[in-house]
Amino acid sequence: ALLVRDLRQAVDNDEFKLFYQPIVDTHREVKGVEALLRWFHPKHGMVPPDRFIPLAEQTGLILPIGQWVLETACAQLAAWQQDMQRKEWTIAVNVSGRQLNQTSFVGLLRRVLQKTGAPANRLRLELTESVLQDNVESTIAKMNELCELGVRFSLDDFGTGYSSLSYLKRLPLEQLKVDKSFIDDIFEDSCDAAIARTIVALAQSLEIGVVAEGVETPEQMKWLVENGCQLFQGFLFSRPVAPEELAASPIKLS
Ligand code: G
Ligand code: G
Ligand code: MN
Ligand code: NA
Repeated sequence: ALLVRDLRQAVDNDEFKLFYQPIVDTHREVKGVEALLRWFHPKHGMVPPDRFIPLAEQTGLILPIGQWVLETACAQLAAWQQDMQRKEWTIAVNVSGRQLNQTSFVGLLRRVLQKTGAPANRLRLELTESVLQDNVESTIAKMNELCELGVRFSLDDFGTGYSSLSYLKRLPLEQLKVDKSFIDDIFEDSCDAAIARTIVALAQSLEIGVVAEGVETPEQMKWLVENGCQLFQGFLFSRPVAPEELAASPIKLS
């Protein structure tokens, strides 16, 4: 069993690593990455986030862990400023409600940006719709404060939560991410196809971007392109990989 004690020590023991999954355009050129946390437990080996993020949320350990994630992603962004091929890449970081709602979050992010020298306009914060369930007004105010630092927002797993469409126009969002569950069955389930198409059209009418997640086949990509989607993430292009394994361009399939 994974013990809270192990998780509590994991930051200090340097057991976390950020993996990065490319987000590509219609030419399969990498435009940015999503940072995905990995825990290398000394006894259990690699522990995937769905096995420890819920525990981290319950115990509040998500706060120091989340701070480590932001510091590491921002240090990576700063390092890429010296790298011609990666200078313009964005890094999207998943931020949970508990993190966003901590009173000091804006100050924390300001300090991390200053300390690392990361370009704020390359940092994306991924929020899920659940973050918007309560205290919508204060969440919007906080998002606006963060935008003033230069960071931008993506709404993750879009369509699976409870967000009211009326909030969408009030949130300072740069993009929506179409949840993988809709992409999986676009050819088998006409409902999922209709939902995926509608989310892309919704983003277009709101004049914000849209990323399709969980793209696994060339046929899915083709369908998405035909339906107006311009950014893609999924195993078709790359799994989440360690930063040293990130290729500037994923291998092209014919
Ligand atoms: O590859 P994948 O198993 O990496 O990630 C599973 C889920 O874990 C993702 O959907 C994401 O929401 C969550 N997750 C991954 N990394 C982080 C992180 O750094 N912070 C938070 N809060 N959640 C993360
Ligand atoms: O934060 P979010 O829930 O969006 O995290 C993305 C999750 O989806 C991660 O767990 C990542 O490993 C996973 N993922 C990304 N692309 C694919 C894909 O093409 N297929 C599958 N099965 N999972 C994917
Ligand atoms: Mn995400
Ligand atoms: Na998602």
